[in-house]
Amino acid sequence: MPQATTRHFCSIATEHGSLCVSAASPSLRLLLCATIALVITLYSYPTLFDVADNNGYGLKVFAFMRLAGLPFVHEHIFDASAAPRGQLPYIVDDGETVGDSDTIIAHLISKYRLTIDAALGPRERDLSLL
Ligand SMILES: N[C@@H](CCC(=O)N[C@@H](CS)C(=O)NCC(=O)O)C(=O)O
Repeated sequence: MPQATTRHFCSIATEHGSLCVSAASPSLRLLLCATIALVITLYSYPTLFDVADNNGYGLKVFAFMRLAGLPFVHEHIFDASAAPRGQLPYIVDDGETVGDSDTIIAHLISKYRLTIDAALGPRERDLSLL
């Protein structure tokens, strides 16, 4: 059985691809990312076989943010104790903590006026399974 591993770096997703910030401690990684003015951090499970998150809910938020072109820091964790609902994923967006994948996506659409899903009709929206 393959084991998920926690990495000692975080990836910053941008519309041009991923940038890795490598530092031994989580606080130093976040400091480095804050220094380059990134405001959104996604906290979700570790990667597995190069998949960005080994949990479907976290992967959904990761994919949404990548497709929407939002820059963010991706922190891979197992401990959900700091999460608003005790579950992963959650985000910290400019100091505001938001949990639950659907709530996160609704928050991002509203705050950043994202139009990525604007053309979807009721049929496409009903296909959402997670
Ligand atoms: N409704 C939540 C479900 C998230 C969820 O169920 N997360 C689980 C993992 S699949 C979790 O974090 N459980 C607590 C834990 O693993 O400590 C969402 O859409 O984000």
